[in-house]
Amino acid sequence: MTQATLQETANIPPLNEESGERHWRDFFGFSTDHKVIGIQYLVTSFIFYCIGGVMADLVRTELRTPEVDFVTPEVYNSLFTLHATIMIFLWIVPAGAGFANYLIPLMIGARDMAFPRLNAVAFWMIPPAGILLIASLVLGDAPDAGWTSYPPLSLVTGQVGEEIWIMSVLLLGTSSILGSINFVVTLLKMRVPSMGIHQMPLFCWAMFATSALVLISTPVLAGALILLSFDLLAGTTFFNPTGGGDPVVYQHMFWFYSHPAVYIMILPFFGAISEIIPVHSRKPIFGYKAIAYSSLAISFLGLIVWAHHMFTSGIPGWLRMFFMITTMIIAVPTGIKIFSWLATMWGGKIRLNSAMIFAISFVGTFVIGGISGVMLAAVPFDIHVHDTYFVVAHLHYVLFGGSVLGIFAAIYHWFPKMTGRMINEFWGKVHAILTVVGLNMTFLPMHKLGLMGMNRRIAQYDPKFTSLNEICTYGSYILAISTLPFIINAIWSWLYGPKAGNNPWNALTLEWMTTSPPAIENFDKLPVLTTGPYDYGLSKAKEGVPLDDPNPVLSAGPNSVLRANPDPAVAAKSEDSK
Ligand code: HEM
Ligand SMILES: [Cu+2]
Repeated sequence: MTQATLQETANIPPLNEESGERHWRDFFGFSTDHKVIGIQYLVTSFIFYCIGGVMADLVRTELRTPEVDFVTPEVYNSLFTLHATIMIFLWIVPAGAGFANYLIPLMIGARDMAFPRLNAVAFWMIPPAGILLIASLVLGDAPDAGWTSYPPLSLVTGQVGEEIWIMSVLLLGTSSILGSINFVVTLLKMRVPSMGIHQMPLFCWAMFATSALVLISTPVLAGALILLSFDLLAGTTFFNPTGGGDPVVYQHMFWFYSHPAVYIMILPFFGAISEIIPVHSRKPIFGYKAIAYSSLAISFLGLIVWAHHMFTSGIPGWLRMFFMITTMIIAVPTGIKIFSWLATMWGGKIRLNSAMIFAISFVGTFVIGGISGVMLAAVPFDIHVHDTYFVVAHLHYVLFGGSVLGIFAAIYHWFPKMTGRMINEFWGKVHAILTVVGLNMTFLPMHKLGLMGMNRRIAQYDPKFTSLNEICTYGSYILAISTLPFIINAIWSWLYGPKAGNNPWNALTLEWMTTSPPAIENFDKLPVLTTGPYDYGLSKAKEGVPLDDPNPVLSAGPNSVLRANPDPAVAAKSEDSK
């Protein structure tokens, strides 16, 4: 990057006079500011990540040896049940909502979300739901039927624990639905007039696709849990075979939500990666429309694959065939994203900072998870490895190797905008490298354990699995250690890091056209767009010459928010749209 170019963009006055420095107390209050709520989601979900991570390491400590010698089998069952429930409903899903809350209004030129108070209510449902779950472990009556809570097991393992699990997940599901209503209405109704859908940043497309999935599938999970509650408390037999109920119906309802849930956990970070890679490759995104529509395709297909979790539950062969084929098709829109990201990096001038190291690792490890996913979609193979560590390996490569690495890439990328400070890059890289080493050491051997026949959800196992389990356990300790430099770095940099300025990455989407952190109302004057969101030196880029060409032709776009439109008519119209 030539100094001149950076200087040119850096000197462009932000679209707000005063930055919105917040007092720390604001983050503990009932704020309706989407930026405060976004950060509340991120910090709260990160705390739950740490708690879920400690539980995972306790599980791994028990699994270091073949005998049951660390926790009792009952506690072991509760630990992995809570570990998974926390990681899914209290870390990854809320973290996605956190970034969406913070970024969507800024990216589309709005002053806030469509329903700010509803937004705050959706957030404040999360802490009590989490505290309830963790309290159940402390009080010794935790859920222990796995995060799937399949009846009839969940009807006999312990009423109180199971009911706490149901209530907590119902609260979290409601929070997710309320958040998604806000995202959809804001994206459809609050964009600046000059932003057509094909000028919308890809993160916004991904969040639209995610929210549609949440709104369609979460109510079905709520239905299943309410019926399960009746079976538990009121003696009905919807899923209880002793009274003529059918537990497989519960599985259909549970997975009708829980498979889309994996896309609810990955799509927001697909969107974030589509923002991060072009900025740090200094090249326009490859295949904007293909990436945008692949999010919608994944969203649609994600609703018609759920029974690939039930290939061994006795469903008919023709149904298995249908779900095998739909599951394999979903690899196509996912592949479109992967190859577009690679094409964007190709020939770029890559700035290998922490955000980019996490982003590139995300692509690598997610592909490993994706490939094992296609293998598991094949009925003959799945019948052999269902409920083994091959499945545990797969889900961690897509959820840890995917979502968690995506979360960290997004944190390092938008940290300057959110805090007004630069995070320390040296410790960021230490965090990234330790995380990538730790995750592969923890989860790669699990593929082999699964192929060798080691079942999941057991604390005691055949001694022939010991050496690989030892590697997994030490890997999980490295993962725990890797989080420490991040925590110290984030707190220290937030308090004392060098000032970031408005646009340290010289990025071109709207959130970078405000101060860091942005003003309370984001923009004093509403921006007007003239070109697409990623047109880095468009003409040059088309020839494959990176933006950093010393004589770049800096187009007046993208999002040429660089100049507020003096045309009172437009300004008036944008006022009306609020
Ligand atoms: C921090 C590092 C992590 C480690 C060391 C870890 C370890 C484990 C282990 C060993 C199990 C299998 C327990 C068993 O079947 O007996 C497990 C299960 C599971 N983990 Fe993780 N995990 C980690 C992070 C995550 C993350 C980020 C997610 C994301 C959502 C996640 C989701 C799950 C799920 C869904 C299960 C299945 C639980 C069940 O069978 O009910 N884990 N984890
Ligand atoms: Cu699935």
